[in-house]
Amino acid sequence: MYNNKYVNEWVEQMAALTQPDQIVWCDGSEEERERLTKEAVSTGEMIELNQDVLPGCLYHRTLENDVARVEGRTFICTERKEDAGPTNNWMEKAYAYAKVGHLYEGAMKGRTMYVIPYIMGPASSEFSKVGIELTDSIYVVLNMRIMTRMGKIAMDFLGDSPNFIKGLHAKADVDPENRYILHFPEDNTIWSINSAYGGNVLLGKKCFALRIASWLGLKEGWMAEHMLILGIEKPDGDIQYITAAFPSACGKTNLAMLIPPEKYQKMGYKVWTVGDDIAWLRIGKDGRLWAVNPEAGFFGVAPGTSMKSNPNALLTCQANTIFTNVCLKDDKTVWWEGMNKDVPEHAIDWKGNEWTPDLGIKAAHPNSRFTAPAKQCPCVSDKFDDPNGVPVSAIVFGGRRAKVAPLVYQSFDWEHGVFVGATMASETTAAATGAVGVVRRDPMAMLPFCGYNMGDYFQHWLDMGKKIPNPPKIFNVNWFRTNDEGKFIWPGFGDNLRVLLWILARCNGEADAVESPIGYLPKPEDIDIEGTDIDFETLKGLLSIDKDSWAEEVKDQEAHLAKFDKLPAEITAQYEGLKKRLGL
Ligand code: GTP
Ligand code: SPV
Ligand code: MN
Repeated sequence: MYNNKYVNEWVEQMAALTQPDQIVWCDGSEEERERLTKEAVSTGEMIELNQDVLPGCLYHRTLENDVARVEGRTFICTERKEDAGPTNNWMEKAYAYAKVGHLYEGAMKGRTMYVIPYIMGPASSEFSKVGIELTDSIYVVLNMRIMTRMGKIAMDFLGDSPNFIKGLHAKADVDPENRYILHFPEDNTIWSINSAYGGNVLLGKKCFALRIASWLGLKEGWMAEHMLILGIEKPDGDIQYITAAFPSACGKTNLAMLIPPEKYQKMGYKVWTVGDDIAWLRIGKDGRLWAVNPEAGFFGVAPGTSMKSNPNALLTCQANTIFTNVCLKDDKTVWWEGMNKDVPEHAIDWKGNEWTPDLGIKAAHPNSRFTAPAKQCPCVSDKFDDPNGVPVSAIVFGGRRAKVAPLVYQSFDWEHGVFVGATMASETTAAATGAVGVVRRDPMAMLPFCGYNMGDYFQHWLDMGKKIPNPPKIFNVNWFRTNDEGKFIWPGFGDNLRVLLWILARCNGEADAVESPIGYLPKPEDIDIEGTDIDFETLKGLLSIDKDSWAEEVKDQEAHLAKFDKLPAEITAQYEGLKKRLGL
């Protein structure tokens, strides 16, 4: 037990509700990691991987019905429905406590309750915040250990303050029919039950650092965003930072760790990773926007991660990593589709079944993931632990669009940039349950993660823009345009640096642009394609705007905007402006 009376009282109450056999207070020590690992391995909850090849690494499978976030069962529980808004699932607060509280009754009987204190943000930062997660899953404890600054360090940070986010997670029967991910922003509380998968149960991540934090940001004048943070070092040693919001499984981890094309490496360009999923943004004393990554690890998509696509990610997860729902090879190492050409002749797939290539099914689940300490990343930024984070030069929005959206364009100004973010669209991925490949509008990649009314969220963006004396410039990118054969046209990955360099050049007043109805487009000659396999005509195509597709796009945007009940007038005006510029 720690000596914060607010924590102790609450743990006592939750224990009275869930009735665990015992309570273990986590301290974050190495001894604790070893003890819990041993226990999880002995019960079969986790499998120890080949320690010669993957030291400190563990393997875990979740149930077949529990492999992604469940947006349909994720709720914002406030007193008034309008505070959650029409795009969030809402449950009345008292009703939610009663209904789901019932499911927690005795849910930890025969189990151990682990108390996990953790900090979101560097321990040295006045902006960091403490959460405490109660869980009956060792898998969760070991993941939180990697994803956050966890244990005694968090209790020291908290001191005798009552200001912590209360998270209660119980695996219960992992029953999808009784699965609930509930957020009570008015009470700093998160309840998760009947799941054991990532974003549903690692409560510091999406539940706290985005849904609860976005609410806190609204009240306190800052922003919590689904954004990567990266630094680009020029040959002269100067580093500029970019944040980018792409929906789940649309390339944040990859962009955050990109390796410059050979030509640029030779010139001395380097990329540094500050974060791959979440950014907390505040106005700095210098009048710029500053970004902190509240997390300490990466919970990254495994399939497609290779020495070719993202060597830094692969190198990060060679030790002290937890692999979830990937393929387990006979030599107790791991594999996934797109890792390399060494397809195992025999293995155990993510469902725990014997697997051979001729079965024609995937060995790893498309949303299988690695949990790895950020500090192990070869390109981790030396600002990773900086209490103030890094100053942001550009904010980039983007998604998967087979057509319509050009490779890159710049918004006319902040307000127009907010409109570009608010109408962002992307084809859905395996990161959430449901159909894959369907175009969905996902404003700022936050539709599933905003803890309050999206109309108020857009207004908050507009208000922040007015308050930042020297705001970042706002851009939109699309790496995913396809040709008639359905193949990606733009090479992507490391070559995305070519686009980022244009973005920075624009921020620095070093590049021209062509004004178009949707924003500023690059002059094709300003995007360097030397050393890629695309030619100038293809590049021109990637930067083109098709009038008919945009007429359709605008129609779809109108239907999208009609879904919000508190849409700021500025957004409607931006929409009208776009229509007019397109001659519609
Ligand atoms: P979350 O962790 O779910 O928030 O996802 P993320 O945005 O970090 O996605 P991630 O970087 O893991 O990318 C997911 C998928 O996008 C992988 O299959 C990648 O191979 C693919 N991808 C990433 N960058 C590119 C790119 O530049 N071009 C193409 N074609 N695919 C990409
Ligand atoms: C995402 O889905 O955007 C993720 C993975 O980053 S999860 O933690 O499951 O939300
Ligand atoms: Mn994410």
